[in-house]
Amino acid sequence: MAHVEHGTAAPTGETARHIAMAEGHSARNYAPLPVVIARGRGAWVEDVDGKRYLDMLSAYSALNFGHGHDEIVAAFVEQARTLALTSRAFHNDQFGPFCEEITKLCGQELVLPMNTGAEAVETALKTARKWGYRVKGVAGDQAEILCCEGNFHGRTISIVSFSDDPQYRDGFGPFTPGFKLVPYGDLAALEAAIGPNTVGFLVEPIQGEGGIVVPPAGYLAGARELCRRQRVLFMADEIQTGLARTGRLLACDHEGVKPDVLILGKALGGGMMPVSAVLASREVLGVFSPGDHGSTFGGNPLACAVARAAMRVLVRDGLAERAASLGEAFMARLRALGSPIVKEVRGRGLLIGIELHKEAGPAKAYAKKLMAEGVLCKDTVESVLRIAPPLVIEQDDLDWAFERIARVLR
Ligand code: IF1
Repeated sequence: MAHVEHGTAAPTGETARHIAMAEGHSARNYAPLPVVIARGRGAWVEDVDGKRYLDMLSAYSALNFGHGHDEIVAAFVEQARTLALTSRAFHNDQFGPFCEEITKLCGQELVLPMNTGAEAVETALKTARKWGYRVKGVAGDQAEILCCEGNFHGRTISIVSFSDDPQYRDGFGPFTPGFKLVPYGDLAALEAAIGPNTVGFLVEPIQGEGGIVVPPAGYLAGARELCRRQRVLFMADEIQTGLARTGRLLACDHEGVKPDVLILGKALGGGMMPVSAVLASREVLGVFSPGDHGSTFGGNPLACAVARAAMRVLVRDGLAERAASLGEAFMARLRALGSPIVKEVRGRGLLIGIELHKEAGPAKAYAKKLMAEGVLCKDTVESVLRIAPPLVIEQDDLDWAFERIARVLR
């Protein structure tokens, strides 16, 4: 792959012009790396000044299929021309097949489609509460949902109500009641926290924003069993970990765990549009009646056609197996580097965190150095670099990235 020189100097040319426009006219709720991407193909992107970069972030796992996947683009274009939107006031001919295919793929009975991840999480919370009142028999407005310390589930007011990151909450109160935090990875704490009004336990099988935190072996299976015994819904947020990222279809599959409520997003949209979904049994998602909940765009034919193409590609091309083998080998190489600034390399499949020693300084500085080398990735929680390339990435490209990561970490 041809490689244009990348400097560390302040942006110039088209890059500077675009950044000035964006910064002059948009809310400053982000501080992106100074690269302005104009096109992408597979694992590679090109900026407005013609520099090429390897995308080792994949839009936080939304780009599991890479940029511009031919088959998914074809499904998108074809469906956009045919029928893009109906609202759920009418049926559409992509919705039925989508529902049948996604429930079969995930081993669940019913699906409720939404658009963004946060909307799907909100939907799961509403599901758990209604199930608690209608099925479990919890007294009105008393339902309690357990969540984990260090969680990230989105940005709505109810979701940030149970975040323990002060920045996500500061200035956004008053908050939604009915949530309680337990330490992540601690079964005894979970057991102690479950009470008669507990309706659900919401958990990321691997914490993403928390710093790519893999829980102790047996945690998910143990939590699943605790929830079963106490009649609490085990709700897995697989928005980031699901759809092959960690080397299995779902990260819960590593422990043979079937969640009561499964939440998907990101890659379900094929890297092209927001598509999310909540999946569960008839007993659970059956609590909804017409008018209880919905979304203008949820289940639209364009989204359904794109998600169907994404699921087809994922299974046919064995992307989970690919993530498992490429990821294990890449993590082994990173560990073997023996870099003095690396504290730990952890993750599963192609969801990899490189934790740096405190003395090495903030991870963001290393993300910037990697960008100068042509590798795009992102820091999380101060000291962790997040490496999560598209699952379609070629071994050659991983080798290319490894050389540069090694250079920057040495
Ligand atoms: C941003 C983080 C990742 C998620 C899980 C729900 C959502 C997310 C497990 C909400 C979203 C995104 C949001 C994005 C950055 C990214 C992120 F760093 F913020 F935490 F991936 F790790 N559950 N995660 O990871 O989905 O509503 O955004 O579709 O810039 O906030 P959404």
